[in-house]
Amino acid sequence: MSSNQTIGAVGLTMGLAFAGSALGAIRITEWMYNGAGGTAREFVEITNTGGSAIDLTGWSFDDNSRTPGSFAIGALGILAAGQSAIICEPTEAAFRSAWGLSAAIKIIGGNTNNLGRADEVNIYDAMGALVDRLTYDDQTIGGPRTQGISGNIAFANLGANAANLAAASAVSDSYGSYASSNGDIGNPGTYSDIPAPGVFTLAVAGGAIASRRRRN
Ligand SMILES: [Ca+2]
Ligand SMILES: [Ca+2]
Ligand SMILES: [Ca+2]
Repeated sequence: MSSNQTIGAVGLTMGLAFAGSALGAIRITEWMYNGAGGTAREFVEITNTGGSAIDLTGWSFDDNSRTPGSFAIGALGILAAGQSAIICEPTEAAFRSAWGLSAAIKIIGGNTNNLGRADEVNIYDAMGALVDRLTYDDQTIGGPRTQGISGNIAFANLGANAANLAAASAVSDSYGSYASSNGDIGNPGTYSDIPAPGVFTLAVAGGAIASRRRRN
């Protein structure tokens, strides 16, 4: 391959990477495998961390059986940039009521792929391709035990499948955690750790200026 072809390939790769981020990225941002005392109140939060809306039609969730299509989440519909949605074990109404969530928060209840203490969250797109995975087990991997207290994934660790780096929710933390009417601690339905759009813009502009200077 000539150096020009190499440069072209690098340019194409970078272009695709930017196109991917422009299309958005669904990431697992919070999870709780049980409610306080081991009750059936688990939930998973996903967030569109990209800059454009994403249609979840045909998407699905599974636990460590890793089967695309196992639990359909397509009814969540379109997630706007920065918007979160909840997949939970209680009914939508029960979950919304317990956490005091408005109708604007997207929730799909009745998930039957129940999460245990050592388990996995898998999100698949409409083609059955894995979009994000979180393998957790506080006893072997580390990280918080998310029974009655959810775990949060910081922006820098999104998509890294690093449950050991997750942070346990605490009332009034930076994620906006609070206690549900059942006494669970978490912040389902919102994700506060996405940098403001201006930060991305400055980073991209800075990179473009730097490469222009190198060429000159
Ligand atoms: Ca559970
Ligand atoms: Ca399971
Ligand atoms: Ca959250």
